[in-house]
Amino acid sequence: MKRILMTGITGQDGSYLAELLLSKGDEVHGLIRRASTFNTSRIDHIYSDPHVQGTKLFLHYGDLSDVGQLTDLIYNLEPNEIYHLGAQSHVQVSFNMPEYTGEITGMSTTRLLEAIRRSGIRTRFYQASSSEMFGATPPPQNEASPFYPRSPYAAAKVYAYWMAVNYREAYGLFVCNGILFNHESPRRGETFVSRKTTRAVANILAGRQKKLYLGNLDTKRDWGFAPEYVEMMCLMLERDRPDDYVVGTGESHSVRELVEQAFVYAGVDLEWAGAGKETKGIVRSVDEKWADGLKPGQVVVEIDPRYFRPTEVAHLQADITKARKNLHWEPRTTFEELIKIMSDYDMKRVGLAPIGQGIDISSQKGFDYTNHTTSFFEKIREDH
Ligand code: NDP
Ligand code: GDR
Repeated sequence: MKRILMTGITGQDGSYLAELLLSKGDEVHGLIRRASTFNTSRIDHIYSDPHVQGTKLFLHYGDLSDVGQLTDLIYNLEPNEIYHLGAQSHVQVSFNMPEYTGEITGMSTTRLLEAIRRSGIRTRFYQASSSEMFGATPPPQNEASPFYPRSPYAAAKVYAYWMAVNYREAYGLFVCNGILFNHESPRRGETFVSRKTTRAVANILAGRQKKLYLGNLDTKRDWGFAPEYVEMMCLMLERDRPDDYVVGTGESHSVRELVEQAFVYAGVDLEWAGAGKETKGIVRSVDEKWADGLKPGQVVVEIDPRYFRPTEVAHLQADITKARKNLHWEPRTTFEELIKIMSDYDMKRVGLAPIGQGIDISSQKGFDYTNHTTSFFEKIREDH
């Protein structure tokens, strides 16, 4: 049994990673922020009162800006592995909060590495690096591609990446950078474009929302399935030597394709009209089961320039040669399958019967440790 410390446990990746590690019998300690509302909906189903014998998940209040708590946790827990997933992770928000993003997304890595170094504890450290670091570098991007960050978020991640490399080289710490390309799931934050889209399609079909407002439809991303990517984090730390790895699917698709696919899966065929800010997604045909609420000719997608970014990343596509060779990585969920999985869960969420292919796909892919649950119900935590 390993003892694990994780930041960002309440986020998308943290929740899947915690489930995976618990399924292996590890003891998981997660850092959570105090909030005035519950922020544990992604992990409520795996939480149990720490007074109960056999509990293996423990939550600790703290903040990535608070070095004291980070140092105490490392010193007192002496974790075998540390996964640093916590971050202000939204690229567009980072333009509004550049200093805060630098503080949390960048400096927190230094705080943790320095706490490890000073404590003298032997541990393995995973740094959540990002494909955003490649920014304007043309695809395909691999471990040798130059970084050209295009946002405060990406610049903060580049800083954290190099601090991780530096602590490995300067002090011999076991530190790995996972340079992960976009990965999504039914637990993805609602303001990232994949989830915003699958959620909006379900809402529109359920009569809860009229239109989906988006920004740039032409950017391309390499979108994969998050539960697969957390498995890669563990693999990196299990290797004999620390190293850095790019993780993605090797395929890229535009935001426009993402939107089309999400509507098509639900039985709605879209056509596009106009260009630039005037682009509109219009219903061309619709499955008869939605015919009462949705009619051909209806505009369901529009552009809101608020979602344009001051500098954009046009095209990310991973070259996963190294991960294939050293980690025996083969992505197993396609872009179309990912959208089906997310769409099914969003349809369930609004009380519609899901199409079902996505739920079948996710259960066939061997993710026995998760059922993608999120809970928005209150659960009283008796330890606080
Ligand atoms: P999320 O945004 O879903 O989760 C971020 C986590 O960080 C949450 O648990 C959040 O807590 C926590 N957090 C934020 N600020 C603080 C703070 N000040 N103190 C303590 N905790 C904080 O991100 P993902 O799960 O999608 O991503 C995980 C990591 O991987 C991030 O570092 C991200 O930048 C990086 N990454 C993600 C990729 C992706 O496609 N998902 C791709 C490449 C890298 P709370 O729940 O309270 O907000
Ligand atoms: P990204 O993800 O910026 O790649 O960062 P996001 O889903 O936010 O954007 C992807 C692309 O879609 C375009 N886009 C929109 N994006 C959002 N959020 N909302 C919109 O309405 C919209 N319309 C178009 C964006 O401009 C962009 O080009 C994610 C985060 O998880 C990071 O933390 C992580 O490091 C990278 O992925 C890899």
